[in-house]
Amino acid sequence: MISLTIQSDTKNEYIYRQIYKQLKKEILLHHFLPNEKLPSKRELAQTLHVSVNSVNGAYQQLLEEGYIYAVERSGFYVEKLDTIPLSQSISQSLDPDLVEEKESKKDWISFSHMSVDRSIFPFDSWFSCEHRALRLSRLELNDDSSRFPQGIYSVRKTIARFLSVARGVKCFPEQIVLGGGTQFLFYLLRHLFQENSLYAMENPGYRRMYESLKMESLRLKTIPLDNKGISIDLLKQMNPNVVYVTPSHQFPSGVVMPISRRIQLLNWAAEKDDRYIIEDDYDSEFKYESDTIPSLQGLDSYERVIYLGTFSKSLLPGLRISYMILPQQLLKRYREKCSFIMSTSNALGQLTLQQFIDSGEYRKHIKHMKQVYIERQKKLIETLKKRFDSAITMHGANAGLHFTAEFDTPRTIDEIAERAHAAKIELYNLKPYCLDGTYLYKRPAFILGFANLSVDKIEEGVERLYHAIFE
Ligand code: 76U
Repeated sequence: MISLTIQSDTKNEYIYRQIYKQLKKEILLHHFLPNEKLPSKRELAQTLHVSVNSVNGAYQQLLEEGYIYAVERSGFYVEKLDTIPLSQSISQSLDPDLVEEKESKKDWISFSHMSVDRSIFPFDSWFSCEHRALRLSRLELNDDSSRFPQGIYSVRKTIARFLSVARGVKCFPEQIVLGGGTQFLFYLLRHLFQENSLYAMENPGYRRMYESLKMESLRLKTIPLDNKGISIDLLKQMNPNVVYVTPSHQFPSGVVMPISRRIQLLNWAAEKDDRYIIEDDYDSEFKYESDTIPSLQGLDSYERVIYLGTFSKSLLPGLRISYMILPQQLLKRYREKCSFIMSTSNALGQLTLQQFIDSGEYRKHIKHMKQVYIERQKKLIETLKKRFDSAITMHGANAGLHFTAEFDTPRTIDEIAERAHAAKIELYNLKPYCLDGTYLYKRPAFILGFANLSVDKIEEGVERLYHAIFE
């Protein structure tokens, strides 16, 4: 005899769901024997004082999920199921080590280089572009992710056109692969190089890329910088075949690679057939004191440069629209090996971006941001100089959205980090970017980002910084 508790007040749950859930539990607890016959629908309905329809609904659901089976003109029987430890199947509480940090950064002052200032992002124009994209591009939204695994063709056409004017990058839209982030694109890229390739990166350098390379167990060396960027002498000594560089604004040091070093680097790559340069041009839009130096890709006549670009700095990092531009030889390998991978970049984001660039909004936005950021950068440098006097040495402030600073202080880098956190300033030090684990600076060194630091917060931010470093 089955004993089920049914609440006729159906505000909470349909009666058939209540029967279904309780029967399912009884079956899983093995309170029914395998192949045991269930009461007929009519019988159970009478016992529970519910309609035959409700019982029928419950039985149909159990049947569909495979808890019971039906025998024609006989009735419903319980399936034979293995035991599962019900009480342990889902943990009731989350391990404290797994809880994600939800600390609100309200009242904090940010020297972070990780985000941009969303208050100057032209959301209204972005929305109109998105609206237009939705109206005009329904076909692309539906099937272009599979038809164009490298990203929507017309979007790549727009990007190619834009890059040729803005960065001197020469490419066909076919050479562009759009993706949801530079790291992901690198994962694809690495399949295009020879199996046993030796990779090299600048040190200090972009930790996320370093970890990606290490995670893939790739052979990897780091190469120190001199005042022009990656050292060519050491590059020649170490003899890698793939080198990752950030020539427009070395990350994190901020060194801008002069044309002389760019040419040396390109000539090095041309010496052997399997040598490639990965040029990460992540914040090239922002150059202050002089005109931007053309990209390595634009100077390269040997087709040895893979250009990585992103809209994370010039628009918003959360959009996750990045791209790589492959030399034709690597594009061939990409088509052979990777074309089964669908684009990881959201189609609506891509199409909105296309509208945003084609309508001239992007250019306008960059122009506006440059004005805003240069004002902040100047004021920040001025205020730091005034407050710290000879105790600060700054580097790499000619471009980008951050520079670095070393401080002459008896405090250690870890003490400063702790005090900065207590003073509610978001501040990143250079330790994690020293890739081999050897600290490369004589004094405590920090990244000072100003993209999220409005002019009226600078005095207060520098004051808090001074307190964390000296007082
Ligand atoms: C990106 C470098 C050197 C690419 C960067 C960044 O994936 O396209 C840095 C940190 O958004 P994606 O990556 C852009 N190459 O510094 C962007 N910077 C990171 C995100 F803000 C932060 O990890 O310290």
